[in-house]
Amino acid sequence: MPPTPHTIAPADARLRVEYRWAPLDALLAEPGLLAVFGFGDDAPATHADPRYLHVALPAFGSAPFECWQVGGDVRCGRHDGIAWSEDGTLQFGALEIPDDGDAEAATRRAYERLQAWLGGSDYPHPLRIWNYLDAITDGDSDDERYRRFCVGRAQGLGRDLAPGELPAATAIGHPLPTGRLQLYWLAARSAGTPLENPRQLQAWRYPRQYGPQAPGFARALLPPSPGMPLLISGTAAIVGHASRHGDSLQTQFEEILANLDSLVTAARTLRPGLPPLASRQTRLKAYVRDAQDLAMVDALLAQRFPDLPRVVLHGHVCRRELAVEIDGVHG
Ligand code: 3EB
Repeated sequence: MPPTPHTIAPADARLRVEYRWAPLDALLAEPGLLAVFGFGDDAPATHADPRYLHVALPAFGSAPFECWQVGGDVRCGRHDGIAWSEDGTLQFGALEIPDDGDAEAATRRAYERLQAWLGGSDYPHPLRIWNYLDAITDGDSDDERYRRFCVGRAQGLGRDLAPGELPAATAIGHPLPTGRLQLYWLAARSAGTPLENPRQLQAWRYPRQYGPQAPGFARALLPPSPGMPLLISGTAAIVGHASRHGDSLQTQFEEILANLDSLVTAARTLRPGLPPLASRQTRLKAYVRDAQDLAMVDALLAQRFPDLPRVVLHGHVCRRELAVEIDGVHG
């Protein structure tokens, strides 16, 4: 008999992330499909199944679908604007909030919704959150939209999260306006372990020069179950708290790889079974600020990780001088 969701212990949570070229309906028909993401203009904008989410960031070439495969039976639905699915150990969720230009207000509303939703669910621990917003670096100094986003996020949550409860995260800007803030997440019944990167200052300790509210995220999240990969936050060419190599995309790329390597090395001290970076179990997704640089980032990834499928998207990193950011899963 197939297991029913509630007979699965949280420690048995399983997640595999795959990049796949297949018809969307075929992917949705597979057992254990928790969520599937389509990127860019070639992907369907909507689907009746709440487990499908369209990310509007333009893709380089023909992007595969990203599939989240889990171990239990999947249930799904929509509630009050939130699309959700769950298997008894893990929950996927997504919501979108209109953004008329006040990034702080839109983000506050989105995080109030998220907070209320998680608080009332069996999956109270957000492990990983993606945020996609318009014009992320528009506005000057403390009026910059990313800084207002950081303020709205902390206000929506009602407080600064303690270091031990920070999720891994990505925050990226749409190159063209969409008029909405998109948030999606992976939450779990059991908390994981937030990880920091020895090469980078903890983002929640960034000095005042980066805005009135330090960003509330961890560099990575080691999930509670060994059947799940390391969840890696958006990683840019930042060392300490300073952006590096503002004049060279290629050198930024190398710095990001050094950051990823150091993060995975830190994770391996906690979970020695994790392979080194860029094993067959690494899935990376790159966000590139300038459309003209997409091909170069795709080529750099192909050269460094010839065996790995990849997703390369046109999206703005939240500091103007940063040309590229990479997130992903590992192990
Ligand atoms: C950085 O390291 C780059 O505010 O949620 C990366 C990942 C970044 C997540 C966030 C921001 C966020 O500061 C920016």
